[in-house]
Amino acid sequence: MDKKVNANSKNEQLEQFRVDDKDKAMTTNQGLKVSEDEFSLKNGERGPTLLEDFHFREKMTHFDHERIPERVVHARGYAAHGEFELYESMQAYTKAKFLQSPGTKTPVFVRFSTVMGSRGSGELARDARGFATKFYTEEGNYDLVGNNIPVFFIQDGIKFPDLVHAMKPEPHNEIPQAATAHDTFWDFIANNQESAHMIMWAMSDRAIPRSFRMMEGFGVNTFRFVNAEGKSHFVKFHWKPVLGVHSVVWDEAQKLNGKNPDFHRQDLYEAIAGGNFPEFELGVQMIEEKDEFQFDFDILDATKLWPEEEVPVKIIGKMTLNRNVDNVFAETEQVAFHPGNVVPGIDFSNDPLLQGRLFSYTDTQLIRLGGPNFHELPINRPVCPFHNNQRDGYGRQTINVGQVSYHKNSLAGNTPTPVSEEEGGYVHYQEKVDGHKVRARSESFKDHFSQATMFWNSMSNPEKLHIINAFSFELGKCKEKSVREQVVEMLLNIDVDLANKVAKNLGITVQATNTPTNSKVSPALSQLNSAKKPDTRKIAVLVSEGFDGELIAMLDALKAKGTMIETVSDHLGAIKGADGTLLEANHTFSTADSVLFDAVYVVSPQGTTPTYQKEAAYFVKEAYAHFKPIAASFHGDQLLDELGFTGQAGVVTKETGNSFVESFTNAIAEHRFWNRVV
Ligand code: HDE
Repeated sequence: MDKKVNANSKNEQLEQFRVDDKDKAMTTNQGLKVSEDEFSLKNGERGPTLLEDFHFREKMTHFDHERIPERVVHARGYAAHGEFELYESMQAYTKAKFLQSPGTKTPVFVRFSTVMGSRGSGELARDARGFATKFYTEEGNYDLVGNNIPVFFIQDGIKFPDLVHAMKPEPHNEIPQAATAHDTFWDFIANNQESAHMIMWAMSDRAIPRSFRMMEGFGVNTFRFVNAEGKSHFVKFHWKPVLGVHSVVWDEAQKLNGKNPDFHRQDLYEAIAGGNFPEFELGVQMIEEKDEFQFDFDILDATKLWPEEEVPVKIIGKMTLNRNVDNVFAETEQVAFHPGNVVPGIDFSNDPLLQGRLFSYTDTQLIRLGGPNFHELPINRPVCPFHNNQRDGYGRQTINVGQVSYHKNSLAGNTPTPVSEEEGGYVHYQEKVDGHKVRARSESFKDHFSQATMFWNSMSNPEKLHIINAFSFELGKCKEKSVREQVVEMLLNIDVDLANKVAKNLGITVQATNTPTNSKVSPALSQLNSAKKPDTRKIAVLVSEGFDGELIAMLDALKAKGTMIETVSDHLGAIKGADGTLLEANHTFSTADSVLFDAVYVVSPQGTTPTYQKEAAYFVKEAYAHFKPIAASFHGDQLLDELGFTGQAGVVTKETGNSFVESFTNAIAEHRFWNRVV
């Protein structure tokens, strides 16, 4: 039965698989009611357990087999359901049905991830983030399997195993977890200089996002759009977060990994549960076939981006994530993405990295999900019907009826039948290809540094400083001096000032033999030019007994601006204000920490306990050092005066009423105050 797709259709399909065990009698997997689940069947109360205890055997066997291999990369991830709505028809460029009529809604499932770490690793690793989207379209699943960085380390898929071996924990001691700050990674970088552009992004603030909700997403590889007339455009895909692109600072990231290694998933989960649905606009950059060679980079090279100022990003729709998963294993862990899952109107380019990916995903999923039938798992099923002659294999769920499972046949009227392009059959773009079989890299792929320099040129001063510090940290953790030296030599090809500053921090001297000359700048690359909003930003309100009752109205006014308020005090439970008003403390200083918040609001009155004063001062000092907005009112400004913070950038004091709320929420929208004296 053919089903018209709408944004609920995937939810309806999943509904059939949801099981609620609440209030039910316990049974075995065979449906037999169980009378006892605490004591195994024994020969006498103190005797040995009997083999005939089928309930014990079943329970233990299932438990023994609960784990599946984690993803070889992108093991740690978190996902949500949502919908994508098209703003304008893309008919002129692609015949993909979900991109034809404005207003069309397509169900989606998105999984965000880190790349390097194991499934249990901290989420604030310096790393690229995966941003994989499955669109359940009426023509089949379309997967846009992207990252939050628009370029990649390597140009050819054959090098991926080497890259990943170098970045994972070193094999002789399995150290360090989820970190690139070690010799093998940097040895790889220095000896595979096509990574120069990507490593600039990886050392930038992009690699330590504030939230999955505040990251861009990029398809990275070059794909094709093909319209109904067969005309093709090269295309790159972008996700633009409505909340803007924002990051934490490195010291904060390291502390967050200890204070809350689930920081990103919790942020996503709570935002969706609280109705603050994350939104991302979908953008496309398109290049006509005739313009393939009009750029100073090869458009098939995945270590290059297409500067937005040269190839504008056309915004074509919006994705809203509006439902958390019911079960992380069944959905987030079992979902299988593949850049080769396309629909008519979307096709591949000859980008050699993409070609490598097209092989790898199914191959790895065969072992991870235990056989060839993972497309039947609820989360992976398309919402349209699927019919072919594939049969059997581990865990097969469909019961294909009839005697025929081959093509061509006469016994079933030669069905299932391939259909023509007009009837929706996928036809590969008929690109003319002419060449010799060679193991070689195109000359046009050999400039590794111009765009790395452009990225550096496009950074603001604070962003540049963060990059210098990141290189200095990472290389400082390397044990081999030769590795440090090789990387700094490499940096000389990107920017001499950058190389010199890193060299100085590492105690190395380097000699520039040539000076990079690219003066191109792409303002779109700086996060400072991104959207700024106070929405969903978390404010820690440091409050103690005796607070001013007017605080409640102030907190309501801050909430009305879209911020999230959480109170921190020296004890949990009710805090009593001077006029008897009660306020619930959500955290104590031992369960909360400034790194878990975007801003701090101090309202403590005179005469609070010494412990409160000490803890509050520590909290505020750390937030200040991380350049966060800090505010005080009622009697809280006394603490900021004592710390010498009053009057500094992003510190709001002495204001009252609306003016205070305005200044504080503007400061929160600003995110960080890099010009602050720390
Ligand atoms: Fe992947 N990648 N990748 N990758 N990738 C995987 O597939 C691979 C690359 C990306 O949330 C694996 O099912 C090769 C670029 C994401 O489930 C594996 C190459 C980009 C995810 C694989 C690349 C990505 C993966 C591991 C170079 C950004 C997680 C588990 C030729 C556009 C998807 C799996 C999820 C996962 C291979 C490069 C994104 C091994 C060979 C570039 C977001 O198949």
